[in-house]
Amino acid sequence: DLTNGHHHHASSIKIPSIKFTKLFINGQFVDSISGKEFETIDPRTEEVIAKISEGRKEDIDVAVKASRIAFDNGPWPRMPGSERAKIMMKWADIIEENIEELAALDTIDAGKLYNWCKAVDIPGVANTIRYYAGAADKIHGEVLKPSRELHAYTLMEPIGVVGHIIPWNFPSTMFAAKVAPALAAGCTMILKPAEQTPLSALFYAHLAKQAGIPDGVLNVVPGFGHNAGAAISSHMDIDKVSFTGSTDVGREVMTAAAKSNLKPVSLELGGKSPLVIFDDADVDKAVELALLGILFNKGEICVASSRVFVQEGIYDEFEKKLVEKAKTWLVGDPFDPKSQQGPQVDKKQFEKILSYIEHGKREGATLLTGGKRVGNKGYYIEPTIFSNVKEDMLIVQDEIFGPVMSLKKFKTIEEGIKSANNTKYGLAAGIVTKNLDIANTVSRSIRAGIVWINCYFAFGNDIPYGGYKMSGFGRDFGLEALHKYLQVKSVVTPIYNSPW
Ligand code: TXE
Repeated sequence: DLTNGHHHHASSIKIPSIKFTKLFINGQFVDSISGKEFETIDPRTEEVIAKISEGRKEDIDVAVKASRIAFDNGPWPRMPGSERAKIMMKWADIIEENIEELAALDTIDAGKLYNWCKAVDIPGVANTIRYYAGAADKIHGEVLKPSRELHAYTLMEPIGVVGHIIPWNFPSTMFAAKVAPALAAGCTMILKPAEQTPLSALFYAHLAKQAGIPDGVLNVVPGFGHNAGAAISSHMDIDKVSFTGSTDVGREVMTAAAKSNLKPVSLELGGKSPLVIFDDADVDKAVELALLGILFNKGEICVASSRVFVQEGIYDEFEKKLVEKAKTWLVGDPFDPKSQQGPQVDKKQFEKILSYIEHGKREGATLLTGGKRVGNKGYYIEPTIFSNVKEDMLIVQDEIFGPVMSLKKFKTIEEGIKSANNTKYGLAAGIVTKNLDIANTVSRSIRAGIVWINCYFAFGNDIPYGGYKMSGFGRDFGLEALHKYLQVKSVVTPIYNSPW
């Protein structure tokens, strides 16, 4: 019985049988050395989907060895960029042939909307791979001529063996965002998917082998953060770590990198992004953006617009329309095409969100709508909106990572900017106004890695994405991300008897 939430399951999508449950190391699916397994749970039903081999420190060691050999002696870093591009393009094509199965894997593993995964997340993986494939033969240094006496040039070399640690909210998008630029750069790598969502990453690994990515270049090792994850960040033979996850773990990853071999890290961490709506805004449009901003992917997105600030002239109308619309939002089985919101990823997140909601009530915020679990099976939560919040409340300061919005009124532009910046995070921000002067001033005044004007969640392969402040550093996507996986070598040689 898949019925849940406000309406009934009405789809006929076939849930695929799970083909890949082992570690993918050196081009083979293998059991973990300990023989241990862990369960991955379907958040719609709270039931076990499959048992997955649990990678631990000793398995990471094996994967790093394979990756090291592939980097030091293998063809991948040495072949022309155009050859890497050709293989990556083939991989993207094969991924496209498997869109429905991959979409279903992310839906059962993470509770994501099936139609969205099918239309956006999985095709997006193929396109991200193509974007970076297109860059693989355009990596070059510069010729320098500091003087008549010296000739110098720079080489852009792949950084080496990379460790990627990714979260569960966008299992496919995160996989592509990390792996594609690193492959294009000529690196070899170990990726650890989140323990909640290992299924699609293993499938991508299988398809990578089909496409001709050489053994050892891409290893996927599922496992837990404190063990397999920590083994990556503290490894002496990994040359770079790229991490997306919580701010607390980001700090641990950076500490482990510092204490081991000083490998560079890039961190994409939590957020508490503001959406600032000005008096001149089209209220209906603003309501739509605000709701989508917090409810998309059930609020499990690090750029969620969890703090909404509305100027006083339109505040009352905005609040009324927002609540009306939130009440019509359909929470239910993510395979049902009518559902707008599926279940939270797991019990831990579900309980965390509900406890923040209780905390918000105790702190004295006004609960305008929502606040409860939906149904009695699966991790579904009602769209929840608090008003009359004070900016020092926990629900306004902490990343809740669920469908919970804080709404606040402001008077002047300066006040709006100040509120927007009143956070330790700086991942994203949104502005809704038709006034060019306000848009220009506010976008330059907010300290965040991306600012959306009259839109939200506008992403692109060529748009760099990452944090200011405690949201981390380094960028995913864009050519910025390619450069995370390259390092510059300067080569200098004397010139004798230069005529110029
Ligand atoms: O994250 P973790 P969790 C935020 C969000 C969420 C909270 C907790 O607020 O509610 O974090 O989620 C691996 N060394 N975000 O606990 O633990 C882990 O196995 C190395 C925002 O799931 O940070 C997983 O692969 N790795 C975020 C990855 O880190 C470790 C997305 C992320 O898990 C590790 C996810 C360790 N010691 C959560 N401990 C975003 N920026 O989008 C864990 N991991």
